[in-house]
Amino acid sequence: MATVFLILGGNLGDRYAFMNVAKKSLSENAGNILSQSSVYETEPWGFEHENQFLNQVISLETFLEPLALLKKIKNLEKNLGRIKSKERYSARVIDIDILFYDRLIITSSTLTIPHPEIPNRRFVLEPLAELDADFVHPVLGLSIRTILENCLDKGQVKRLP
Ligand code: PH2
Ligand code: MG
Ligand code: MG
Repeated sequence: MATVFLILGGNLGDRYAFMNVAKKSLSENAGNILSQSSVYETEPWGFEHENQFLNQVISLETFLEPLALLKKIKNLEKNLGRIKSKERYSARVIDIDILFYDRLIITSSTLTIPHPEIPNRRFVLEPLAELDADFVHPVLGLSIRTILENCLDKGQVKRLP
């Protein structure tokens, strides 16, 4: 069994409903959800859009190997109606990204773990710090707390009650 951190996010349609269906499907098909951050309303990062995102980080205990987990996630996104855009970043109903998989480091053409953008994204670091601020990034050798303190991204990230 492995422990993974995932970030869920979306900015189209009923954002809460998509996240809830995604979490239900993960718990039925990928493993046990161990913990969940609060839900955050966040400014679109890397592109302009009138809709804010909802983002949440969860930790999951999974029996799936990294590539099998990725495949499950891609299927789930597709089943939830995610349309692949040609743009680098675009509005979407749901996106699920693997942030960490235990303390593994993977660099392949289909999957990079840890997720390479973690240090640049406040919308990832704030919910991640809420779950495990002491987790040490296996490549950078720094805790999530320290990475967040040094994060230059000033995008708005609001924790919802
Ligand atoms: N995901 C992106 C690009 N930009 N911005 C926010 N606020 N939240 C996201 O989940 C997000 C994003 C690429 O996957
Ligand atoms: Mg993403
Ligand atoms: Mg993704």
